[in-house]
Amino acid sequence: MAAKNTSEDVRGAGDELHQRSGGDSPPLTTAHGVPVEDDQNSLRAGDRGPTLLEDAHFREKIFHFDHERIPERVVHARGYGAHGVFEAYESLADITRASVFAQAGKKTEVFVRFSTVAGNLGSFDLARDVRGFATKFYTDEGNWDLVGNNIPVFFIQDALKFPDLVHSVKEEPDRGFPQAQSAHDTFWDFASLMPESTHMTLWQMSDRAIPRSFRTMQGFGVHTFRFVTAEGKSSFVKFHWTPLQGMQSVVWDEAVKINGADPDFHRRDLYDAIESGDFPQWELGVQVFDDDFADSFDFDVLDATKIIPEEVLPVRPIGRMTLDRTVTNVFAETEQVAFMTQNVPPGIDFSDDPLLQGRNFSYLDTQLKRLGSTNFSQLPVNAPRCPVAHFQRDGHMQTSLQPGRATYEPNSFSGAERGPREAGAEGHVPVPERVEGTTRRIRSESFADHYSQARQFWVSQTPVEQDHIVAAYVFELGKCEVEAIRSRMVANLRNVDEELAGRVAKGLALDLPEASPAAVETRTDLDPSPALSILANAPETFAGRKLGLLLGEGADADTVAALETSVTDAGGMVEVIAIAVGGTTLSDGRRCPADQAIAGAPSVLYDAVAIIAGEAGGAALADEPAARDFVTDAFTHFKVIGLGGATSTLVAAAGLDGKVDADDAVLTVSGADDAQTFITRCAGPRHWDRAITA
Ligand code: HDD
Repeated sequence: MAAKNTSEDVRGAGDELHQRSGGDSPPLTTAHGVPVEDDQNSLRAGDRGPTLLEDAHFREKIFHFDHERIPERVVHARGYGAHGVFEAYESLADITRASVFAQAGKKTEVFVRFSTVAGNLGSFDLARDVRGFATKFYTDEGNWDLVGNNIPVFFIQDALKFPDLVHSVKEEPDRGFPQAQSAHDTFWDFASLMPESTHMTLWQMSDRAIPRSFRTMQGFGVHTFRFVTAEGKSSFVKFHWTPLQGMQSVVWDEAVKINGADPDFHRRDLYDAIESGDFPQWELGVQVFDDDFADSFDFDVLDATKIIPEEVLPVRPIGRMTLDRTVTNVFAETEQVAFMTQNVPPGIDFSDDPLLQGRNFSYLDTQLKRLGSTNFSQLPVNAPRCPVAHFQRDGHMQTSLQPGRATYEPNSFSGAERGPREAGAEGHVPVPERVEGTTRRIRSESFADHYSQARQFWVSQTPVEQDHIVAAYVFELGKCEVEAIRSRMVANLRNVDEELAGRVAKGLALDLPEASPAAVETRTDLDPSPALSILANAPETFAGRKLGLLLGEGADADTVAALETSVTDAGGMVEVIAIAVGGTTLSDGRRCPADQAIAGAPSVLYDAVAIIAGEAGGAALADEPAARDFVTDAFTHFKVIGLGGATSTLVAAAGLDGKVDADDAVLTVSGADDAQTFITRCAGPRHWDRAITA
C-alpha cells in the first residue's frame, strides 16, 4: 500500500504551536483560491514514479518561489521601515501653503525607512556608513518624500558624479569584497581625488556613522528646498530631524563586535521599541531664509557639501513625528516603498542645487527597475491617501478600476464619463524663476571652498570625538593597500587642520606629505558650532536604553528586583542574561528565567551592564570566557558597570583587578538605594575619562 506523508507526521507529537494553528485559520488554497488537498506530496504516477505535469499546485508554488526576489536597491539596499504620524506644532501658512503644516495639531500619516548606504540587503547594521532617513508624508495634497540622510552634507556637488562615488565605495568588482565598508582602496582613491568629499568624510569618520540606534540619530533633508505660500511668495528652507531620545553612538570596537553578535542590531532595536510601546519621536525643524541671507552667507546654499550652522541660523521646531507601528510584511512595505525626491506637494519646491536636480531625475528610473511596473504608485505603501485622478492608463499590474469614458484631455464629456477636471492653480505651481546663462559644463566658483567647513566640523568636536575621528581615518586608510592613496588623503587633511593630518599620518606611520593644492585658502575664522557635537548634546536619561543584567547563581533577589524597577521607572529596558537561557536561581530560591544565554549576549548589545551573583554563581561566571569578555568589553567601551555580590573572582579573571576600585563608573550595587544610584549614573555619559590600558 502507498505510504503518504501526512501533516501529522511532519508536525510530530506534542507540537503545541502547530496544534494551535488549526482552528479558525482559513484553508490552504492556491493563489487562485482553490483549496489544496495535500501540501506534503507532489502528484506522481505510482509510489516511486515521476511527478506529473498536471500538478497545478506544485507548478504554481515553485513558479512563484522562483520569482520571489526583485533587484535590491543599488544604494541603501539594507533598510528598515515603520509607520507613524506627523503632527504640526502650528500653522505655517505665512511661509508655506503645504497642507501638512496648515494648522496646529494637524496630523499626517508617515512611513519612514532607515538604511545603510553601501552594503547589500543582507549586510550588517553597524557598518561605518551614512544612514538613510527617508520619510513619506501621505499629505492630503499628495505624497511628500523627504529623502534625507543622518548627515547634513554629501560627498559630491554634482549628481553626474553619483555613479562614480557609489562604484568606488561598493565592493571591488574584480574580487567582490569588501562589502558594506568604505575601508578600502577604491573608496579612498576616489575621495582623495575629489576634495569636495573631504567635509563629508569628516562626518563619516565621526561617531555619526556608527549610531547606537536609528532612534538616536538626527536626519537632514541636506539640500536647500523652497517653501511657497498660497500667494506665491517663496523662501529657502533646510529640514532637520532631531531625535527626542537624544543622540547617541557606539564606539568602533563595539560596532565591529555588534556586527558579529547581532547583525540585525538596529532593526531589532526599532522593532522592539515600537512593539513594546516605547514609540520613538523626532522633532522636525526648519532653517528658513531669504535671498538676502543666501547672498550674504559665507557659502553657496545650493552646494550640498555645506551646512548653515545652527548658531548662524537657528532651527525652528515645526512638528513632531512618532513611529508607532511596525510593518505587517517587510517585503510588501519596507522593500516595495518607493521614495522619490521629486514628490513634493503644493507649498514645497526645489532649489537649483545640482545634486537635487539630478536626484529628481534619477529616482523614478530606479523604482521602475526595482518594482517592474509603472503602476508601482498603486502599491499600498506608496498609494497616496488622498484622491488620485489622472489619464494615465493600463500598464503591467494595473489594479485601479479607473472609471470614465475619456482617457485624454481636454475632453468635452461631463460627469462620470469625464475623468478629472482641468488642471489649474490649485495644483503645484513651480516657483517662477528667471534663468539665463550660457550652456556650459561648469561648476560655480562659489562651490570651490572644500575645506573651511570641514575644519569647522573638526574644531566643533569634543576631544573624545576628535580621537575617534583620528582613529577612524587611521583604520580606514590603513586598509588601503596603495600607500599613495593614504598619502593623498593625508595631504588633503593638511588643508583641514594640521593637527588632524599630523595625528593621522602618525597613526599610519606615514611621512607627512605636502598639503595638496587647494582652490581656496581654508578659512580659520569660522566659529565652532557646538550643535555639531554628539557628546556635547548628550541627554541625561536612561529612557529608551538597555541594561544587560548578568546573573549568577544565588544573585541577591532584592537587588535584582530593585534594578528592574529602577530601569523601568527610568523608561529603560532590562535584559536578563545567565550562563544558560533557562535562567538561574536567586538568593530567595526563586528561578529567574533569562532572556539570553551569555554566549549570545555580549555586553556590546547593552548601554550599561550589571553583574550580580552569589558565591558559587560568581565562581561559575569567572570560568566562563564569554562572561569574562562581557566585563572586559564593558570596561573597555567606557560603560557604567554595576557589581553586586560575589563578583570579585570574575573581575580578577577578566584582568580588571585593581582597576575597578578607583573607577568612578564601576558602582557597587546592593539593595534598592544602590540600584537607584546606579541607574542615575547610567543616565549620564559613558566614563570617557576611564584609563584604558591594553
Ligand atoms: Fe539617493 C536611494 C538619500 C543622492 C540616487 N537615496 C536613496 C535613499 C536615501 C537616499 C535615504 C533610500 C530610500 C529608501 O529607503 O528607499 N541620496 C540620498 C541623499 C543624497 C542622495 C541624502 C544627497 C544629498 N541619490 C543621490 C544622487 C542620486 C541618488 C545624487 C543619483 C543621481 N538614491 C538614488 C537611487 C536610490 C537612492 C539610485 C536607490 C534606491 C532608490 O533610489 O529608491 O535612485
